[in-house]
Amino acid sequence: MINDKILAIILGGGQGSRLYPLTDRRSKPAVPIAGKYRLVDIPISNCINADIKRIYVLTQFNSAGLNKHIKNTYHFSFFSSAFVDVLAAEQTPNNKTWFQGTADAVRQSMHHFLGNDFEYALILSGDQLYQMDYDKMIAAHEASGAEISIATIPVNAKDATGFGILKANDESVITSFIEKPDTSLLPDWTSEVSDDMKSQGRNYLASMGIYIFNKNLLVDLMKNPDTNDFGKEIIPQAIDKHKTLSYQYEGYWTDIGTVGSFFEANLGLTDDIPKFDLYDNSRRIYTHARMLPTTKIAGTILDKAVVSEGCIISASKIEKSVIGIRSRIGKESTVTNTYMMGNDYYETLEQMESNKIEILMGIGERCVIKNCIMDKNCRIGDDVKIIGGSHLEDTETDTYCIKDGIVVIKKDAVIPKNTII
Ligand code: ADQ
Ligand code: ADP
Repeated sequence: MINDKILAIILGGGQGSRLYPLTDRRSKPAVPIAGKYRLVDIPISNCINADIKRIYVLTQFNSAGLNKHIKNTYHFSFFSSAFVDVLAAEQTPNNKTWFQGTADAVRQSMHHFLGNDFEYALILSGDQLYQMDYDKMIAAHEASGAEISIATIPVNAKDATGFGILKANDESVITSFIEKPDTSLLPDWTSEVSDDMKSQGRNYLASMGIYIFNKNLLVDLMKNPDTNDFGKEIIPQAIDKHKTLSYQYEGYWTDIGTVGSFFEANLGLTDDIPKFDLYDNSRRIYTHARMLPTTKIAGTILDKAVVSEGCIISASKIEKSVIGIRSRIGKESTVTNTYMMGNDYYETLEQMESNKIEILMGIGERCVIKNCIMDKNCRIGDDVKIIGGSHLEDTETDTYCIKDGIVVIKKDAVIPKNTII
């Protein structure tokens, strides 16, 4: 089934500088998460679970990894009108610049959207972890007769300064909106929230950056070339003129736009009952079906470990860590508080035995890895110690970055044996 009223537009990312170095050589939607998925799989899966199967992904730059992932993953029947298309910022005779912001990205891609029949555009952010039933939001939008709906969530004062904050009346119609208010302005922006939210100090209603626009209104709003951003311009300017509904959501939702929040969101999957549920039959998260072999483990204590398919592990202990596809971890190594993204391919036995490869892909023997993100295809030599923490200052080398105490090993990096970070 396809919901033929809705066209989904996923804002796949600006320059992704807050996620650097993970976005150094790939676009943000292609960043691997949770051991076997990519960021873009989250909003696409939420759409598919709601029968929204006409999906555009807008991205600032094209990456081979993203295109290949989308092409290999989301193929629909030849007879279906379903599609997932990547639209990268393109230079045309009328337009020589990259997307100047979220609204500009939509404006520049409008001619692609208008080739489809739809009543509502569902605009989504590409860097959030959540499982939301868009059907319910669409039903609320239609029932209210609003022209715009914004999904909203109560947040605490500390987080409020990083979001669009709004107030709504008794009918949930938004009456005022401020993008990322200063701490000094915050006291004026509290809202009535449920007792549960109040008890958590979540007294501010934040925009989740998830919007429904009636098609004709979106087309009109995009005609003003001076507005580049939904949060900064389009939404604050629209609420007085167009009925805008606040659709309040209280489930798990987190923004994963920074290295710190990305790290937390991944390690959160190792909790006894993770807030993000990958084990729900009705809210499946789709990704590339790779036909990998099972994981093989020898002599390892696994404690709160999430281990993907196709790994070969002889570590002594893996604790509170997410281990990505095809990972290899050598004997007597310990891995703690770490997100290891895994490898894109296996080295063959002949390659390994030929001595041409000095350091194999994965983690060598007797290593200690803690508070670390390892991008794909890293080679960590024997006896390496990487221990992240607040004692480390932010820095960058050819092979790694330290951000907020988290050591991020770059894609394809080779860390020689006995290195200590
Ligand atoms: P931010 O997340 O800070 O706030 P923004 O940086 O505009 O807003 O990003 C929104 C989404 O669009 C992200 O997925 C981002 O990667 C993507 N994006 C940004 N620039 C882009 C570009 N040039 N081309 C394509 N995609 C791009 C927004 C709202 C707030 C709201 C928060 C909720 O402005 O009001 O509270 O989202 O997270
Ligand atoms: P996944 O979906 O499992 O992440 P892909 O099928 O997209 O993996 O492949 C990952 C990448 O690894 C592809 O770009 C592929 O070309 C590359 N790759 C595969 N084998 C090798 C190899 N032997 N050496 C270098 N790159 C390889």
